[in-house]
Amino acid sequence: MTRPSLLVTRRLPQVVEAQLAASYDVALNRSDTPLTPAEFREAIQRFDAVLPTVTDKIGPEVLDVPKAQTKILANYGVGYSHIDIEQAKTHGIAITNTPDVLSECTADLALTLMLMVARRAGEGEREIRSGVWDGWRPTHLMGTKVTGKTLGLVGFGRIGQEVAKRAHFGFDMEIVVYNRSPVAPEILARFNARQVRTIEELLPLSDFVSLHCPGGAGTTALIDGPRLDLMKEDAFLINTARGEVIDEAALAQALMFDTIAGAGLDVFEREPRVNPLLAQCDNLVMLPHLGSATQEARRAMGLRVLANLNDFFEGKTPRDRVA
Ligand code: 8YV
Repeated sequence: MTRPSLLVTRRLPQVVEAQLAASYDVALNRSDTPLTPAEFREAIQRFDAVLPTVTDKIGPEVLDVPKAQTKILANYGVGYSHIDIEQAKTHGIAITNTPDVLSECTADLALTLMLMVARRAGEGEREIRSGVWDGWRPTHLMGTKVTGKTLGLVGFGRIGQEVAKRAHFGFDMEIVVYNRSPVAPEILARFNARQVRTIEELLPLSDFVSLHCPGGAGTTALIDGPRLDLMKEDAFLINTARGEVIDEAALAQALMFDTIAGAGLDVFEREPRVNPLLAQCDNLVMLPHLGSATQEARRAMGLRVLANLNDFFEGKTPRDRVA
């Protein structure tokens, strides 16, 4: 039997590429540059399966091809707001993602951002590297204590719960949750958390607000100017979800006029471009979409994609099928 053909759109950890190549007729993207829309269209006509990442924008312009060969988009990543699900369904293309295996590392990174921005770690590092540190003094780079503060979580799925675990057990934080659907009382009880009904209710209560909802049309600019105004003046906003969830222009304004204390961003509206206003804000820590960027998570994500592909081509429903 001929092996299904598979295009992998970016370089993956070596062990993952090797395992994919053992089961599929694999085309690797050795240059590791994102595919152009024209290249992606061609791929949809040529390959049985495509393994895309967040850097592939997959809408009608690439899916609407005369003779599609691709039957599955086995996404490398848990978020899939870069894929137009309705279009993919129209073309009879299945979609899978990679949940669970990156939750801990993404939660670790949310905590990294919280600590960095509250304790002014980015500013301190810039000071040393630029050679202007002139020594210890009692009032130097005083930040904000994290331990014992209130953390508001927007979205309480797998990653949100991992953040709550770290914040509650590690930093003795009080956890408040906003989630579209009701969270089971026994899950809230694990972190002594309480669920509020609206984001408007959550924001004024929180010393830190951390976003863990999906991206896409339903959450675009969820955190906009009026909602930023509801945050405390000494509160911090953290985003490891998707860039579009925050109105970046409104955030830049809030940071510049100190209507909030600071922010930590791992994701941006138009990655890899960053709103130049943000770069001017010293009370902002920015990381280049590193949420799942550990050896362990990136390997596990690849193996999860492989399991999804194997199920699909064996005629089973992949465990991570999302459409
Ligand atoms: C990935 C992510 O690095 O899983 C996600 O949704 O944002 C990151 O873990 C990225 O999506 C790779 O495609």
